[in-house]
Amino acid sequence: MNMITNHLPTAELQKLDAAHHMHPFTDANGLAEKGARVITRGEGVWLTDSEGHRIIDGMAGLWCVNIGYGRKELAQAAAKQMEELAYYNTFFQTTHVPAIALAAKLAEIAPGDLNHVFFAGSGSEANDTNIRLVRRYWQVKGQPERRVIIARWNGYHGSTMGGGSLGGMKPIHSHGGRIDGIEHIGQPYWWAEGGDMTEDEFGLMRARELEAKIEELGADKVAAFIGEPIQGAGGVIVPPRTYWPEIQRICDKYGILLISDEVITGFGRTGNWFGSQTFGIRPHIMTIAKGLSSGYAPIGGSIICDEVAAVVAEGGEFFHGYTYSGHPVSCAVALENLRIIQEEGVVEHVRDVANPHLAKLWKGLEDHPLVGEAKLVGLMGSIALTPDKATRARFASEEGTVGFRCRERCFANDLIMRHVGDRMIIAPPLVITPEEIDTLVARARKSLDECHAGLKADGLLVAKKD
Ligand code: PXG
Repeated sequence: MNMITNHLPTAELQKLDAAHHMHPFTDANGLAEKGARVITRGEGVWLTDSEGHRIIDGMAGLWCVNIGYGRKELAQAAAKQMEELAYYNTFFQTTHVPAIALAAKLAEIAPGDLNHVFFAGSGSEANDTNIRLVRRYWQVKGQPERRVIIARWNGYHGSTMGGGSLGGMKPIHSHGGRIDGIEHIGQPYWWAEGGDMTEDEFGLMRARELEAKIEELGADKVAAFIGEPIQGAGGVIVPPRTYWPEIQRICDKYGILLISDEVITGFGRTGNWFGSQTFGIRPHIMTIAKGLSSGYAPIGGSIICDEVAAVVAEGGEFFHGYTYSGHPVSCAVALENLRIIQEEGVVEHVRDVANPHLAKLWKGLEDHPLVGEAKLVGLMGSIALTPDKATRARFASEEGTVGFRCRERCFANDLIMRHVGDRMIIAPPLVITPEEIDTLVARARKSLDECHAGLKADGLLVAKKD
C-alpha cells in the first residue's frame, strides 16, 4: 500500500505523527492530545484534509505557494530534471544549466544592479550566507572591524543560529542563544507602540534609532542593516511611509550595506516583483526563498549587487556553500514557477485585480467591534484585535489568548488565517480570484463574530490597564 495516497485513518496517522515526528515551532504535548490536522491535497487556493474538509488557505502554506497548489507544469519540470540530471554541485568550478538559467533570470527580474545570485536551500541559509558575505566584503575592503549587523526587534530572518540571531524574537534567542555581532533596534509598529505620535512621526523616530545605534557603535564597526520591507512573521507590520526613505538615507550616509529580506515580500506578494520596489528601497543584497519556487521545491538565495559581488570576487575564494546550493531540480522548478508568474501576469493580477478587490472588503472589517486596524499591502494583510478601538487598547488577557481563539474559529470555519499575538494575518496564494476573496472574507467575518460572542460570554472583552 502506498501510505501517502491511500493513507491510514486519521487517528492512526495522528498517533504515528505524535510518536515519531518532531514538529517545528509546536508544543509537542498539546499536539499529542489534540492530534495534528492532516493535509492531504491542494488545488489552487484550496486544501483538503484527511477528513475531507475543503479549506481555503489564507496563508499560501507558509507564505510561499504564490501560484497556488496543484500546477502540473512544476511537477513535470521536476520529473524531467530528475531524469536528466538529478544532482550535481556548483562547487569547484563546475556548474549546470538549471543554475545558470535561474541565476540569469533572477538578474533580469531583480531591480537595479542586483545581478549575482548565491544559492541556498532556504531563507535561513541565505541569511547565514549574508552574514558571512557582508563580513567578508568589509574584510576584503580592508575594514575587518566592520562586523556588526543591525536588525530589528520582532523581525524574522529564519531559525538557524545566524538567521535566528538576526531575527529579533526573544523566545528564539532563549533556545540556544545567539551569535555575536548582531544588534537590534525598535520596530516600526505604530499601532502597538506609537503612543500619541502620528504614524509619520513614529516612522521617522524608529528609523532614526538606526542612526543612534550606528553613532553608539561607531560607523567603522557596522557592516550592514537588514530588514523585511514588511515584517511577516512578526504580524504583518506595515511600516509608516516615512520609515524606509529615512532608513535608506541613513544607510547611504554611513556607507552601510542594506539587506532587504524578501523571503515573504518577493515574487509578487506586495503587488510588485519585490517589496523593495513597493517601498522605494535600494538594497545591496536581497534574501529570497519561498515564492521563488512557490514552495514546490526547497530553494533560497541571495541576490547581490555588482559592487559587493566584485569585491568578494577580488578576495579570491569565499569559503562558503551548501551541498544543495543551486540544486538542479529546485532550480528547474523555480524557473517554471517564474515562467508562470511572468506569462500569466500574476504580479499584475495582485496589483490590478486581487488587491483592489480585497482592499475594499478588508478595510470594511474595521467596522467589526473586535477589529482595530485592518492593513493590506498587495496580498499581505493583518488585523489588530482590540477591546477598545479608540485607545488602541490591548486585552487584559495574556497576549495571544484572543488571537488564538479567533484562529480556532477560523479553523472551524475552514479558513486558514493565522494569529501572531492578538493580530490576525493573511497571505493567500497570489492567484486567488475575486470570488474566492469573497469567500475568504465571509469566513473571516463569521469567525470574528463567533470569536466576539465567545469573548463576551467568557468576560474577556476587557482592556488592559497600563
Ligand atoms: N526571512 C523571512 C523574512 C522569513 O519570513 C525566513 C527568512 C527563513 O526562511 P526559511 O526558508 O529558512 O524558513 C523567513 C521564513 C511564521 C513563519 O510563523 C515564517 C517563516 C518561517 C516559518 C514560520 O510566520 N518565514
